[in-house]
Amino acid sequence: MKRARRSLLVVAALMLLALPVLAACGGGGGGGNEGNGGDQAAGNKITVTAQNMSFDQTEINLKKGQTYTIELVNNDSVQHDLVAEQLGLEIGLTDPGKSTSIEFTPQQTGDFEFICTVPGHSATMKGTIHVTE
Ligand SMILES: [Cu+2]
Repeated sequence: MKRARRSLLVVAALMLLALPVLAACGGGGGGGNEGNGGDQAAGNKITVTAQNMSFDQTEINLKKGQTYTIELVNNDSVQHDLVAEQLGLEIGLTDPGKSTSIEFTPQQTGDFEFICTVPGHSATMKGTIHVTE
């Protein structure tokens, strides 16, 4: 009787130990594939959100020759764009509640001002992109 009870306990303990491992393996495997793709994209992805007539990022650091996905998310109630003219970066007019993504590879180093070119907006909607080697 005692021996049987102990066996049950051992089995129960093993199951408890095995459950999190199984769960972790299953979850990790499924999420892993998506995660890898997401991580790679996230590494070179810059998201700038426009809200309350300003950009949430005013300092953006990029590496020359590296390709980025730059996304402008417009959480405001009017259209915005994002332009760094000297750098050749232009994210076109984006409607409220929408976002626009572009691929961009800086070809020169330096500090470049970016603004929203909608008349009157650049008073508050501006920042600097730093491009380094
Ligand atoms: Cu604007």
